[in-house]
Amino acid sequence: MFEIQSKQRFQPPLRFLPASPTPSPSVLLLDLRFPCRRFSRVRCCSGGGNGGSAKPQQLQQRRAYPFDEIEPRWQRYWEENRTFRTPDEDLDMSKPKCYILDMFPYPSGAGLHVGHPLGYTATDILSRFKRMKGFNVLHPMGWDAFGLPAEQYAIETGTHPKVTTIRNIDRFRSQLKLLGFSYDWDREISTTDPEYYKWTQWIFLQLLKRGLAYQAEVPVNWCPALGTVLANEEVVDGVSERGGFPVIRKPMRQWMLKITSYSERLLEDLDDLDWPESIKEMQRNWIGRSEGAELEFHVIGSDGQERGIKLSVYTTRPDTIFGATYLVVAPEHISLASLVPKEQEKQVEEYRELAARKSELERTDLQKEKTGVFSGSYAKNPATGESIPIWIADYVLGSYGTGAIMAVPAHDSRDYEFAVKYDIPIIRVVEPAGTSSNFDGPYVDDGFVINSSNMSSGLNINGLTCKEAATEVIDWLERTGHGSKKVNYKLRDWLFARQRYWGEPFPVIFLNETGELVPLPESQLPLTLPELDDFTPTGTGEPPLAKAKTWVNTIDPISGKAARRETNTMPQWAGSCWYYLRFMDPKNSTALVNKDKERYWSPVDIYVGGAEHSVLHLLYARFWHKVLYDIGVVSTIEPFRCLINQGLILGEVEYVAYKDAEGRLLSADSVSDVGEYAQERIPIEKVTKAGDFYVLKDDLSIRLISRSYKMSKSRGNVINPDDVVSEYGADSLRLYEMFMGPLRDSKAWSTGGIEGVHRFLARIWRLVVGAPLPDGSYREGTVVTDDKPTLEQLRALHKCIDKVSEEIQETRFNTGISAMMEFINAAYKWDNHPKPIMEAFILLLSPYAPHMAEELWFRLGHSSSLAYENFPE
Ligand code: ANZ
Repeated sequence: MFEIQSKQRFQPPLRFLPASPTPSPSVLLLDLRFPCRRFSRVRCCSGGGNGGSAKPQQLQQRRAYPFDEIEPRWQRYWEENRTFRTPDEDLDMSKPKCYILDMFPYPSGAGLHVGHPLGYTATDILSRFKRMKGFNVLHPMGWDAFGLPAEQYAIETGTHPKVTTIRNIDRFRSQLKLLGFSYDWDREISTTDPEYYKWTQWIFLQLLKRGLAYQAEVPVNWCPALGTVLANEEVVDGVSERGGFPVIRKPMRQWMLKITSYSERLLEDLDDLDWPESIKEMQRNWIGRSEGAELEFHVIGSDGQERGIKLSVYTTRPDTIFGATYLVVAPEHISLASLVPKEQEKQVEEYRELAARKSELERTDLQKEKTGVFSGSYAKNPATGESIPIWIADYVLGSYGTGAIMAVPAHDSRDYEFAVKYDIPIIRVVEPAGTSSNFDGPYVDDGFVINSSNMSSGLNINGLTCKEAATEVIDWLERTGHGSKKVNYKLRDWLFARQRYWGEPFPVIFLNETGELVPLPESQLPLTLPELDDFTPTGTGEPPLAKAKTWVNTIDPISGKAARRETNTMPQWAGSCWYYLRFMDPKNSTALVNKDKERYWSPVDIYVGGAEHSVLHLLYARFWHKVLYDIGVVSTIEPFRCLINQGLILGEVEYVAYKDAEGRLLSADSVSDVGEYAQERIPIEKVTKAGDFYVLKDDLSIRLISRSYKMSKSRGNVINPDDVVSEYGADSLRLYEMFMGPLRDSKAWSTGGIEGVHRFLARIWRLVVGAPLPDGSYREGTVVTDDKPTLEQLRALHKCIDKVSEEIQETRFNTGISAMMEFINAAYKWDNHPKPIMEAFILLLSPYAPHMAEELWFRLGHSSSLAYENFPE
């Protein structure tokens, strides 16, 4: 939930424009010649007519200019002329390039959301602008179409995911076309197309060849009641989303990708990227580099004898070694069994089962009460020489560091809480400069080391700063063979398998005789998904692909031996890891991408998408890119030079008043304990603004709360872009989404706002075409004149050119629109509108409102699209 401050500008609902009489359906056919592009006839609008098809009276009345005729015409024109096709073999590589990419969508059944066009309009403006600036522009669109929803739908309805996917893609494509985006549709790709996933499989084989793909037993979300493995998003609070059955973590054979081999490069190369600092920081945190030491503790049995086993721990605070009063091992630690004597086994096993039901998030939640069980063994602290207990506790994770820690309760909050609960000694070894040593609770900051010397171990770090002490301890560890300096990363290897049908099959087989893994020869790619009619889980945890018996049972093409195919499929991230490369050369059947094309187009210059992909998608894609760089497929070390995250579009602002027990409305400023009062939603017609606040129109003393929420079906605040387009036109939607505020900010939808920009477009229309004729239609051509521009007119134009160009380059589209509004306000005061001035303005407008701009351009006597005209200087 996002709260919108009441300071935001109030936009009362604007009245619709006065009704215009029903226009005559006169349609003029223009003869247009296009010198270099395929010719098509364009119907130019001279009136409000629409070729005879009757429009509902209401819509006719609302539209302030005939967008409903202009827009489909230009969309048809662009499509027929392939106006935005980026040349492929015939590309002039001496020109500069600009690769502008949207994060391609998952074509969900719900269709486009108003959030989608926000980023897409921004990239479209940039693409149109760059074309007009003389760049070769690559601006493609495709579909990230494997994934769970289509499969769940298949389970429920029996409709094959392929069918659902094609249907959804068709819907998305036509919705995008309705918005006039200048994609090169000749380059459209879908991750579900075998000709595409052939290369996803090919990359997997390269990873396998280099030891970057391997199999391991890894815990998965196993739901015994449903008999299936669940994806993380299908598990809510430890139970299955469907049915609410308990889910446990159970080890299963999985494919893993060794992204950890690239930790350091993934971290280092972030520095030079033109990305939001916050996203870089999120990636840094995700990679989680930390420096410390790994050291070994000898295990001692309850009889006090060394057991000949060593337990290795990872610590970032070697300076606190004298304060380590116990060790903790994770419940899933591999050496656990060897630590636990018979008499403790039952208790430990019970605890392990308990821990297996918790997610890592729950286990590491600082707020949750710490739990644990004594292992029955002890260890010798190498610094103090003392014997300390070894505990098993789930706040230590098996997958990080060594899966075991030395616990220092005086200086770590989790250890402190645990030690207090289980009555373990707490020894303070660091104190802040210049304070006495009485304390309650752990002291976690830096300071000076105390209580840290032992003659027999030969270590004395008393009086040193924490940093100095850490260095000293590491030296001592290395000298005495107890341990060494160690860098650790939070990043884990990537679990690269799903127990699902609708994903890329793995191009590997296992020989029946020996179980040996055999990669398929590259010549056998793509390995296509078999047809299947039953997508329900097998009940055994085996993926649904196991049901495709004739597909699963196969012959090794090399040895001729009987074999089984892998029945897991790749995760949804796979296809989106490298799609930006395929757009450079989408039809290549012999290589993932042609080397020359890759060298020309790489890297993506501007990548726009939601911040929700700032960690995983971007990290995985960067990882694959670096592997492809290492094997010579790509020429750059990073895939995306500049990244922009568009903000969220929230629902229309909602107004709420508080009510007392008698149902009387209370002013928001008089309510102190908001929990005590009921709330009443106030319709916008009853709201007005007084100073900085919203109040009731009927009673100005009642101050209201204004808030905007994420759009959701359940809240009923979802705006459908199709409705907006049919009511106001695509140009209005595009312009409005850009005018709402800075691209990167979250902002609330406002119907009043879209009406405002719609009227602005109508003002431009009337300025160039003239006022409507008495029957509501518009004259042919324009009302611009052949006069020489005055100095004042030139000044206004150049001010606008300057501002619009700068703001587009700085991706501040909203202020670019303000500059155009200023220009139009000025132009309304002029007696005449000379052609050179108005033509230049139309070119400025064209990236934002391309349909209207093209229409006016034609009316001004041009015979081809303005898409490749020079942007005014
Ligand atoms: C002793 C100590 C003393 C620690 C102290 C901290 C403070 P980062 O920065 O996240 O790398 N740790 C190590 N492995 C762990 C695991 N598998 N699960 C949970 N905790 C683990 O943190 C490293 C610190 O987190 C390590 O340093 C260890 O606790 C703990 F005053 O060791 B420390």
